[in-house]
Amino acid sequence: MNMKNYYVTTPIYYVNDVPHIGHAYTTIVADALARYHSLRNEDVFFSVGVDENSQKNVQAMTKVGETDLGAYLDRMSKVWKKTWDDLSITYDRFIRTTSPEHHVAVERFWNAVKKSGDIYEGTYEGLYCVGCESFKTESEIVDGKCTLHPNADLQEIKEKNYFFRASAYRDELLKLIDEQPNFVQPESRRNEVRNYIKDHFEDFSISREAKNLEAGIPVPGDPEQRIYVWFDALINYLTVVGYGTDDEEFTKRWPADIHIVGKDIIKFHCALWPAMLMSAAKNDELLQNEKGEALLPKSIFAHGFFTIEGQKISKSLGNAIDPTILTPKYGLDALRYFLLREIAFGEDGDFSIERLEERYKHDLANTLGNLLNRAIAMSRKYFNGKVPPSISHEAKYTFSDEKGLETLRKAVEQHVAENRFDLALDTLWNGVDKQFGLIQANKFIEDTQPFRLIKEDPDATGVILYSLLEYCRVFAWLLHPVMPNITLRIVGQLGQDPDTEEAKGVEDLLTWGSLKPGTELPEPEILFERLP
Ligand code: ME8
Repeated sequence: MNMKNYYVTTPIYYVNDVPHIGHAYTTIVADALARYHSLRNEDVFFSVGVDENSQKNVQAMTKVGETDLGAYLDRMSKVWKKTWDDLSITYDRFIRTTSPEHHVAVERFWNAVKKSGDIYEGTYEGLYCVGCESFKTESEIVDGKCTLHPNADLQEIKEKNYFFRASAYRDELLKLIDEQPNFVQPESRRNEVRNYIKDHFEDFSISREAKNLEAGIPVPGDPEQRIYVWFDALINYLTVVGYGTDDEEFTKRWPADIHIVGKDIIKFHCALWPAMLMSAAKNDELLQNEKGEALLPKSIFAHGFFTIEGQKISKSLGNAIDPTILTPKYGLDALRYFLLREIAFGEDGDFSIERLEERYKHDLANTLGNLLNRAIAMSRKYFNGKVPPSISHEAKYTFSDEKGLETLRKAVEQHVAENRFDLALDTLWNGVDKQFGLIQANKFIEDTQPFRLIKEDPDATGVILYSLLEYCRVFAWLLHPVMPNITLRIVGQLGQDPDTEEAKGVEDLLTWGSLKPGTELPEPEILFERLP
């Protein structure tokens, strides 16, 4: 059987600083998508990495008094990689844009664009912002400063550059945006991108004079010039799946299913990048489909930005939270849950420790932890330490069943298909039409009172407890992509071996009734310790 492929990417981050909670957010969303698709037996490829050929990195190095760029980049990319490892990010490859294979890919791509007649020489005169790594238009400058980086001076540049004939692709891009509603998500960003392409999408300067730069890949055939960092960075999405080095792998993986990015870099991803691909594809078969059309990423999702306790994340404010500092106290899964649940995906949001603790106590400890604990403790007490028998009985004694599960599963899957983990999690907790959610499962215990019923009707009590334990099992697998560790522990507490179960694939796992009556239930452990 042919497995479906799924290829998801994160931006490659600049290494001018250490990762903060904003970078972790993007990467955790991509990780949850990767895990979700793996659990559905898809052949997933998940790439992350660092953007190294940037003047921003050089400036940061100088600031800390270092002079060896290679050593600085080595050291900083290790910090980034280690952060993703510490956060158990299941990436398949971590790409560095100083790697030799990336240079091969960039050279190949440049030559294809050149062959298409879309690279020409010109002189650029204008203001450049190193913070953005881009030239600024008049509307982006206020009082002589870049609106996004008001603390950095703009550089006045007049030099020979190579230009990319981006404007030639304006109509094709507009057609793409109009005909493929999912290409840019969410909808509000799509309108923003459309207006940008229609009114402001001009030819791009794609090189700088080498004498003015310390970083950057040389222009093929012209060592006096270096390639513009964004032109090189976007190509990482091709390099990482073998472009220029492994045709078979590349053909299997490309195009990407989704690029997850923040709203700050949407124009580069939704306008410049597809235009670059349209141009290169004319002269590179690897980038074409059977009809000779350019293979473009299937979708780009731009999420919002968040503030910390209401303030912009910034080094000078000293509020740039290192995500690995939070995990010893709250646990990795609770942090993932909070980030994905709290912020409507696509919108701006606020990160606050108070909200994190509220959700930890209420949603996790009191609602999820408590349900599992009560269901296991009562089953052990009344049924000899085992999963009770599930005999047919009146419906009022069953919390959920095949139909209930199907309703819950469909709603969750629909939300994830739209990349809305926030809504999927809301559904898991609050249910569909106030049914089958975790909150209702807890209420079901209050309503049926198995701790009283046991005296008069042990059979009915068994049915109640079986349906709750089975519900916890199914719930764990629906939640697994967001809380990968806790959910395996839940499965373990239900007396099953998590590894054997995980290998079964989602259809088996989400079949109602697969928890066997009579399974030994180990002593329940606390999943969410009380916060100090
Ligand atoms: O732009 N809230 O790298 P970068 C949410 N190298 N997400 C945030 C955030 C915040 N406050 N701050 C940063 C670059 N991010 C280029 C990318 S890709 C070919 C090249 C996240 O280090 C968000 O994903 O400036 C944003 O798009 C990204 O970090 C910018 O990272």
